[in-house]
Amino acid sequence: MIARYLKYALIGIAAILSACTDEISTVGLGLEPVYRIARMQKLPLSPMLTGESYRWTLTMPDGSQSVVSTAKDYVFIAAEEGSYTLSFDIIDPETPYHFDLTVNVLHEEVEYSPYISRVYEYRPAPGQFINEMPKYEEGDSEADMVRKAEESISGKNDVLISLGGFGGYVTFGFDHTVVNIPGQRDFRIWGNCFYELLQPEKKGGSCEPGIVMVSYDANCNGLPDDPWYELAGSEYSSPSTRHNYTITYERPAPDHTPQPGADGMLTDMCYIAWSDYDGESGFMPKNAFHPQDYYPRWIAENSMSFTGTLLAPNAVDISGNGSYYVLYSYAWGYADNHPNEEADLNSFDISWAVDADGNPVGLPGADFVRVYTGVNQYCGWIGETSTEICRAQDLHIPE
Ligand SMILES: [Ca+2]
Ligand SMILES: [Ca+2]
Ligand SMILES: [Ca+2]
Repeated sequence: MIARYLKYALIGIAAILSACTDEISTVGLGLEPVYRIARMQKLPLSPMLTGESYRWTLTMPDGSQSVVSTAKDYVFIAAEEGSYTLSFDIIDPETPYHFDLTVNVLHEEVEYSPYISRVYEYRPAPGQFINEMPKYEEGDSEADMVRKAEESISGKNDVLISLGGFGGYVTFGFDHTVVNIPGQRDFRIWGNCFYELLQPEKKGGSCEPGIVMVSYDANCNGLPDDPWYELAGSEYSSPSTRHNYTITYERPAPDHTPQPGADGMLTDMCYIAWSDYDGESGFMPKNAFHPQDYYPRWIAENSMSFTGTLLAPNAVDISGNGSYYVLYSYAWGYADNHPNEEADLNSFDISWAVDADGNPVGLPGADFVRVYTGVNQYCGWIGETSTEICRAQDLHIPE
């Protein structure tokens, strides 16, 4: 009650002040008449006055005008340098208000990198390359492994990291916001996919599709604590795609006894137990080529759960005897799903972002990108399917 009274008192004072001079009114409003910011950086604007409704109108450097928000607070961002004008209107029968401000968008003082500069999270599911890519060393904490993942995929270091089985993920970002330019792909991701040579026209080989998600730092605190949105790739609406799929993997018990397969290539058929919310369960076997622990050694908990969109299995054993698996690519919209030379098929549009109901969300940009393995599949001696990545680039900044 007191807070409410204070609010009205403050509005009253601000209204009186605004009647005096423009200079005082801007103090009461909490907005400045002129701002200078670098391109691809956010400018949070939080006026202190309230009213029935609000309108932010943006005038671009070329003179074109549009209403960009009807909320009280607005976060301005622009990819291009230039002078922008914002008009803020409080629409209210008692205390209407109009305020114009100029935002001068400048080139950054220190040139941006077009590549990854930060890894925020590295949480792979178990897999045959886990504890190796990146390498776990005795005593490493989760923060150490995040740092190692960052060293691997930052800049043009181009060292592959593996995300393990379904759900395992990495979250990375850049030294600026990747702005969503309408009608254009915004960023690209590199993996280690290749097409096999027997039937190249079928675009199959080692395609291990990873789901890509984006998040905009809406609260402008620099942390990935904002809503996440999936980029809806070609399989998003396929009847064989399962949304909200949850899987749990178990760490093998210390006294676990390996059960080798008949052919000598699988050294433990019952190595990592998994179960999902649909009541299915199985094992990720261990193979002879990768003898290290598959469960992330730095994770203290003895089980790990992951939730996400599960794509249908994409592998076919074309030999019929388990000797030659082909993992076919999906059409578009996934990481590690087409060879790196296919620039377009490894490039992503932030406008593909959808909410949990599949509705487009129209994000202004992406500060955080997450990639997770999108299939739960085991292919004999070549092992479980896992997404790998080694680089990402903001396509709006030339190399
Ligand atoms: Ca775009
Ligand atoms: Ca945030
Ligand atoms: Ca791969």
